[in-house]
Amino acid sequence: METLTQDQVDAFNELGYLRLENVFDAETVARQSEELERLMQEWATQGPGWKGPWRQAYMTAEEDQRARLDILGDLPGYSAEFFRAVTDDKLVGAVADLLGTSVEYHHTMLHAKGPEMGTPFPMHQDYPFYAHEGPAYIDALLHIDDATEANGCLKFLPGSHKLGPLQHIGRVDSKDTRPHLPVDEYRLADATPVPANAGDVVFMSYLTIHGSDPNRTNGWRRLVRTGYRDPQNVQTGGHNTGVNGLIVRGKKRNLAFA
Ligand SMILES: O=C(O)CCC(=O)C(=O)O
Repeated sequence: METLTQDQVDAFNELGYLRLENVFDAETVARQSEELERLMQEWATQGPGWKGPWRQAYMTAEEDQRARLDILGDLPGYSAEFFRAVTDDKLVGAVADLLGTSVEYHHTMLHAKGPEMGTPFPMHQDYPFYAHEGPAYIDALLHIDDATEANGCLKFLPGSHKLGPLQHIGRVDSKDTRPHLPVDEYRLADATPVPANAGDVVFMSYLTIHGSDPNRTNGWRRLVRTGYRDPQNVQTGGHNTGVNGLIVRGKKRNLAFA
C-alpha cells in the first residue's frame, strides 16, 4: 500500500467513494487557486452548464436563467501547477492502492460553480462519458475550495458502483442531452453529501452514481476532476477514446508480448 490504509481501500470498495483529507497542503492549494483564477479568465468556457428539463427539478425558472458553470478540460495542458497536481505522489499513490495495479492518467476537467447560483448536476455515472471495457477507472475530485452542502458538494448513492453500467437518458425532445438518470427515480435528496475542504480529494469509481446541488452561496465552488485507469482497461467510447494517456505508476503492456 502506498498512500491508503487497508480500511480505506475496504471502505472505497464497499461505498464506491472515499474522501482523503489534506492531500495538498495549504500552500499548494493557494498556488492552485491562484492559477485557476488565471485559467478561468484566459481559457475557461462560461455557460449555463448541462441543459435539459431535469433543471426544473432543482431550480426555479429564475434561478435556471442565472445558473452558471465554468468549465475547462486538460488543465495540465495549460499549467505546470496542474501537471504537478495530477502526477502528485500522494494522489497517484492512492489511486494505485484503489486500482491495485499500474495507473494511466486519462483526463482532467474543471467544474467551477458560480456564486449565487452555480449549476447543479443531476444524478449520473461518469461511465457513459468515457466508457471502458471494465470497472477499473477512478475519478479523483480535487477540491480547490471548501465544498459544503450550501455550495453544492458532491453527493453519492453508497454502493451504487456495484450496479455496473446503467442506461442513461441521452436524448430529450429529440435533442441530445448530457447523460443522466431519471430525476424521479434517482433523487439528489436521497444521496449522501460528502463535504470536503480545500486540499482534500474525493475518489469515486466511474460507476458510482453521483450528482450535486446548486451553489447558493456568494463564493465559487471549484473542483478539478481527474480520471485514472488501469492501462489495460480498454476505452470503448466517449471523450479521449483512442488517446494514449500518461503512465504515472508501473507500465502499460502490449498483451501480444506479455
Ligand atoms: O462538479 C460537480 O459538482 C459534479 C461533478 C460531476 O458530476 C462529475 O464530475 O462527474
